[in-house]
Amino acid sequence: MLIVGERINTSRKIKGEPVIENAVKARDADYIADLARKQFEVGATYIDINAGTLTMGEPEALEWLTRVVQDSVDAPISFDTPNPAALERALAAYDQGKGRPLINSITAEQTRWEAILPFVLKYKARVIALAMDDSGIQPDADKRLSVAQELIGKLTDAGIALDDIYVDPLTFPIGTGSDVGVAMLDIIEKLMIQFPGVHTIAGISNISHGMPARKLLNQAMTVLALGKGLDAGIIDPNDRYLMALIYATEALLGRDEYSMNYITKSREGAFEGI
Ligand code: THG
Repeated sequence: MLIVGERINTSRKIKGEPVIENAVKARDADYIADLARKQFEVGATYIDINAGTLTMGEPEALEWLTRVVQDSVDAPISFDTPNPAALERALAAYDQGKGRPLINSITAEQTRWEAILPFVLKYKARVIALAMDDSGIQPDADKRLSVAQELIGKLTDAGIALDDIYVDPLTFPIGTGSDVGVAMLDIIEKLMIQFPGVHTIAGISNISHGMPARKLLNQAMTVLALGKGLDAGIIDPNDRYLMALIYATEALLGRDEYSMNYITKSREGAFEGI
């Protein structure tokens, strides 16, 4: 599973405090560099950066985050913003030597589609496509699937390879209806069957919003989604239990030849105490 580390996000709170937002506002490079390194060390392929809570100054903040992250780890960046001005500044500062950027994200909303696509093309970026359009996020799984299909069609028409597209099925929290988990799983399964070569990605923790023991639901959802073919996740790679479950599940699904990755992680001590 391709891991996009989600921890550098100004909306994240630690014990109720907007610790990341404070660090970004104070331009505390050591704190951010540490978050990037800790995620990279445990297997994050991409480091996601999101400064979306800074309504004033998001472009400057995202450019600063780009510089700090690329100076601290040898990993490509996932640019998590709907704001074209922020994307423009961050991508202009990005060192392509770190690997191709991931743009998080484009949608089928007319304005967002038109504003974001030029950056995907200009920077030869990989792109996350959220299954939503101008009518929002369709609760019905089949309707949401058709938005995802439409996005895949538009992106490939624009010359983007399937292998560079990560479709995010999106989800509502499980507390809003008992069928939302099944809807998300259904979309992942159908996309992976209908478009061999495309990727699916999910910000798994949306499913547990407002529920007790969120980690447990996130962990269970990750295993279920992997079973439907999900091959990328925006997750907290510093959740050791979640990472251990991912290695175990991938071995069991035959996605880890001779379980070598699982065995190696075990030898490295990644499962100690689990
Ligand atoms: N899809 C895409 N991009 C996304 C999301 C998505 N970017 C933002 C978000 N969703 C994923 N990133 C985060 C970042 C922080 C948190 C959740 C998702 C967060 N989590 C709490 C924490 O860390 O304290 C609680 C998590 C928990 O209890 O499990 O703040 O869906 N494309």
